[in-house]
Amino acid sequence: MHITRGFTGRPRVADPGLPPGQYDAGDDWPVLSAEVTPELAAADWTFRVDGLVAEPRTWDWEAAHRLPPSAYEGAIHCVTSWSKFGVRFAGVSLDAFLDLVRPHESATHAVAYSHTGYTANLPLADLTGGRAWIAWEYDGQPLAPEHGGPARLLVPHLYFWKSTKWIGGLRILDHDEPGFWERNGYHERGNPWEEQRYSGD
Ligand SMILES: Nc1nc2c(c(=O)[nH]1)N[C@H]1C(S)=C(S)[C@@H](COP(=O)(O)O)O[C@H]1N2
Ligand SMILES: [Mo]
Repeated sequence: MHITRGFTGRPRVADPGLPPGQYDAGDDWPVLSAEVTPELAAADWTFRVDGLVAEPRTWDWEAAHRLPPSAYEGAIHCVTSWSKFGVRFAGVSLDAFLDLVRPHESATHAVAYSHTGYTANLPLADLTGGRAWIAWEYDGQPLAPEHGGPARLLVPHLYFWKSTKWIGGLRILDHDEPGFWERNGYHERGNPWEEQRYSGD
């Protein structure tokens, strides 16, 4: 009788933690910046939330640190196709800031802006519910300037371009308004699990 050999390799099972089209960058953490890293001291850092809110407000470093601490441990996914696992950020949940400014019923989106001028748009729903942070620590250390220190936005369930470094504030809107990369062809939402890389994906 004729014996057909089966496949010898193990079946290829997609890593459940790796979104489609991404690879695991391991220990590397590439720096991706459209701007020169600013000289922004923690003492000069501020974070403002305004627009369609009941009480627009600005926090300085100390005021922000008086809010309840919150951490994220998990993965981040860059649209250039690297993902990084086991990252540990600490800061404050965006919910803590938004609860204090109280967005109007009509609010649907936000534009996050950097102290350097970079912007990224996000649905408000992606910034609430414990899924977004203002982060100032990485791996128990102050966040490095090239990675957005003193503080950056962290929205790890979306592609990393949304996670605005040197975060300066959020403008709360009742419509979507494209940010820096979104005006240059990137997707308005950027969900890595649906490969929303470019406008129209
Ligand atoms: N202010 C600012 N924030 C930014 C960017 C930028 O150019 N400027 N680049 C974005 C992009 S495209 C990515 S992938 C991540 C990169 O963060 P990292 O340099 O810490 O890896 O920051 C995002 N936030
Ligand atoms: Mo990116």
